[in-house]
Amino acid sequence: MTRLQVDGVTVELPAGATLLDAARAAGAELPTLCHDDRLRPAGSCRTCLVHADGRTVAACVTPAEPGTAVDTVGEEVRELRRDAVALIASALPPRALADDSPSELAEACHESGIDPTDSGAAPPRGSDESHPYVHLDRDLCIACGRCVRMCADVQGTFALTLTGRGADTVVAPGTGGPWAASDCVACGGCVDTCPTGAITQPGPGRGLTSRRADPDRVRTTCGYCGVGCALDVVVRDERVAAVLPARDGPVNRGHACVKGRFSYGYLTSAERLTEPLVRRGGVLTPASWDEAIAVVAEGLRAAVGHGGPDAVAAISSARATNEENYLVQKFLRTVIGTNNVDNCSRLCHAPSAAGLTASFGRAGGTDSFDDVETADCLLVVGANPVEAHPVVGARLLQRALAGATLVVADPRNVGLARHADVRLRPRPGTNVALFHGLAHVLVDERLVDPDFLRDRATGLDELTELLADYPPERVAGITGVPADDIRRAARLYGRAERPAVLYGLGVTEHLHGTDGVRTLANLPILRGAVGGTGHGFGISPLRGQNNVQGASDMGALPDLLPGYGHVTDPEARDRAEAVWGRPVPPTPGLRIPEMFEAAREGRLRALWIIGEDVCATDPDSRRVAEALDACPLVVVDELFLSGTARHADVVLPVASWLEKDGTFVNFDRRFQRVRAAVRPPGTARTDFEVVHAVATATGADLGCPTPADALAECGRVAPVFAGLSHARLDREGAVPWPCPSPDRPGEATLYAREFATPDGRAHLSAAPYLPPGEEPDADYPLLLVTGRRWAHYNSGSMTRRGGNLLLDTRGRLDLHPEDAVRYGVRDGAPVVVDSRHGQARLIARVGADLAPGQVFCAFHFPDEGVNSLTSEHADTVTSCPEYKVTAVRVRPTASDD
Ligand SMILES: Nc1nc2c(c(=O)[nH]1)N[C@H]1C(S)=C(S)[C@@H](COP(=O)(O)OP(=O)(O)OC[C@H]3O[C@@H](n4cnc5c(=O)[nH]c(N)nc54)[C@H](O)[C@@H]3O)O[C@H]1N2
Ligand SMILES: Nc1nc2c(c(=O)[nH]1)N[C@H]1C(S)=C(S)[C@@H](COP(=O)(O)OP(=O)(O)OC[C@H]3O[C@@H](n4cnc5c(=O)[nH]c(N)nc54)[C@H](O)[C@@H]3O)O[C@H]1N2
Ligand SMILES: [Mo]
Repeated sequence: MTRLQVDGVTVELPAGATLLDAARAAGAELPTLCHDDRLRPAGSCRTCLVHADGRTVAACVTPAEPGTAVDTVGEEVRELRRDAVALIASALPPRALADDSPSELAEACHESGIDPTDSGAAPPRGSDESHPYVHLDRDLCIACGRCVRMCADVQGTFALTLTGRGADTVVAPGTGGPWAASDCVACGGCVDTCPTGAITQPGPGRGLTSRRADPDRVRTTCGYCGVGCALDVVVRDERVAAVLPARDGPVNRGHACVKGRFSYGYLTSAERLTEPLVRRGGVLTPASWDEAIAVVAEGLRAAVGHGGPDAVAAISSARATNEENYLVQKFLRTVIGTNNVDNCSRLCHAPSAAGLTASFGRAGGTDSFDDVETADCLLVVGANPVEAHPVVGARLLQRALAGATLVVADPRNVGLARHADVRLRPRPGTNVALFHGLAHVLVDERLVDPDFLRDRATGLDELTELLADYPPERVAGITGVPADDIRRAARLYGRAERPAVLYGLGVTEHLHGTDGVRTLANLPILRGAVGGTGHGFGISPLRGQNNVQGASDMGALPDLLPGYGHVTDPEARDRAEAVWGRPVPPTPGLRIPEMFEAAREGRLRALWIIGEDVCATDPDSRRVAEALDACPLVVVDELFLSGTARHADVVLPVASWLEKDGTFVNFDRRFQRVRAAVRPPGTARTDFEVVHAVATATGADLGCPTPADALAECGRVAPVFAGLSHARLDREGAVPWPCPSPDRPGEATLYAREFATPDGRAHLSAAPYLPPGEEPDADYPLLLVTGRRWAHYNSGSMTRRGGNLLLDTRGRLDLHPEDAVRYGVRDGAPVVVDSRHGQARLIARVGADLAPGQVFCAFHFPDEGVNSLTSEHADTVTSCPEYKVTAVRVRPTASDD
């Protein structure tokens, strides 16, 4: 600790603190126009001058030395600061200092008594309003560089630069040209840091930033991806005016991405559903809630009467809260009497849950993401966090820029790959061979931890025997990755002190996705880099939806109860039955693809789909639509009349994440609160209320009237959640599970003493490489990989209804220039893509981000038909679809053909 005097007050500060920290600790407020706590200090604007032992210094860049006497209030130093502020303000037009301007500069002027009329008028430099979310008023730019540093040092996009000389210096996109055409990915970092209002968000949120905590702001957790960014919502006239990144957000730390920060236009879309719809005479017709719920209850009764409880199924939502998911599975299990409940984890990271449970004992990542900050080698596999988890992607990139070695394994040249020390580009579907190749080198070169393997792992002999078949040269033949690159990557991982593995759907969405997870998990086991050994971070899936971890934790799964007790385990059932007072069916229910199959075969007679657009996002979508049409009752809870809702018999309008209360669990197992900022439109209700209403109409009472009650009850069913409550989360912000006790912290790092497997050990997997389900042939010569783009989210139902549509207007098919020539396709021209299952229409984008023979597209524009292409091949263990490998052919087309 450093002790020093500020204006006669003694303050104590941790090592590394600056005089600015000291001044703040003493309660002094200094203007800091070039400074932002999220950035390294620049010391260029001179507005934070103080006297330190008589010398005049910029507080933000001056280290706090023990014993220094700091003066912030003396007349002379105040005058110096005032002059610095006045000089900056004098170059700006009067509107910069308007009374209602919330900018830091205006505030500094008001505080030091600088009169707005003092400011001179330089010749106007104009504005750039080309971008939907980020507007630039050049005349307010003071060239402090905060935006440029935010874009480089926090976001890592390097989209901005300062151009011009002297007083003419101004921020500009590095690409020249308009902002909308730049590399900007609209994380909002520049908007949030700008001290003058030069860079703002247009509309009612103009000028609002996260700088001042404001009690009127509603703290919540982002409802898009699984990163779990803490956000502060500003509401004006009952509408969302801005969503600001919380500086104390445990994962995002004052950062956000285009989705959480700006993509709330969907809230007020004219297409939002505002009243229930019931199919009458073949047509979806507005109905009252009472009528609609009565139709649902009657349909459920008829289904059970006809085919028993197992004729009913529900797809619960990873977009919805824990409490909603808890209630859905409780309704299915205790009121209907079936385990037919699943969630979109099935389409996503079910192989992670299965694989990590088999390897280590629990269905989540092994460590807290914060530990990545101390990792010295990052192995990022089959994940594109720069686009799909931008806040995590930014933190990984900054870690790599700060010196951690980076290995990226992805068939495509994804964002992080551009900064990688070694890039591995395996042919899609060949991960298991690649991971064995890496493991082979680790074992061969003795880059393993023999003590750990002896004391805490099993399966080494079997694996070693198998690895003899996977020397790098043979693996190169299977994967297309050069043998030397496999060696280099293995050595970087093998020799690091604290290596980390992070992975995504490029590992799971395969015919052998669970084998992929398990054989990837072999690497940290071989290294002893898991289990709280201090030698590494272990392994974490970058889970997808805001609450896919939570939906599964809550037991919205056909084989698992809340907290992962197995439905076949009498002890787990007893525990749940004791709380619920009702029997729990002892046989696993249907998985999502099995539900569709059962519907097509007439065995499933009622399907309740809560927030999943299965017709757009499940594979082989024509077959999905057939299943819905064959099912006598399809109920859909939705925000919009999605493709799936169009096939429903009853559509119930519901609230979205900004409109409801509860909790989500993020990708590194943190529970965080979700709070309603605005009211849902029309008569829309929360999924929580809807489940209660349906239960009541069937004559049942589910108990737990509030979300807080539901989480509390869940803690009684599942000991791993017993220490969690809304009240605790309100106090502490984020708490990871396992969390068995209210007076102890949750376990961020798992397995410090032993693994949670039956024998307490980590289990190596000796699964051999097996080829993918689809292979190219003469008719379908190209291999299609599907995945994500940064501006849209899954079915696009929310991101297409707002400014994001201007950032990314259509679905594109990426293909290599050689393939473009071979198939006669021009960049920017429309193409037809055919697979053995269906057809899609996209716009070609020719570039070298993929190897020849491979093409890539996203699935964010359902009308384009991408998921009619994908097949019903699925992970042999968990039924997760093989979205990453489909054989296709491509041909040019006239756009109206
Ligand atoms: N902007 C945006 N963000 C999102 C989403 C979104 O739709 N849009 N969706 C959210 C959801 S639900 C999820 S699950 C996550 C997904 O996040 P990610 O898992 O990062 O997403 P994907 O782009 O589907 O796939 C990741 C990568 O896998 C690679 N890949 C494909 N096949 C293979 C293979 O055989 N081996 C290897 N090593 N790599 C392969 C692909 O090239 C791709 O770059 O993102 C979440 N965040
Ligand atoms: N080709 C291809 N297809 C894929 C993938 C891929 O990589 N390639 N990835 C798969 C993956 S990982 C996933 S997770 C799935 C995602 O697929 P989905 O879960 O279907 O996609 P979303 O668009 O996230 O959300 C579905 C619907 O939920 C609604 N919604 C949003 N919030 C709420 C809420 O609070 N309550 C209710 N009731 N509804 C709400 C939205 O309006 C939307 O229509 O897609 C899968 N599909
Ligand atoms: Mo997902």
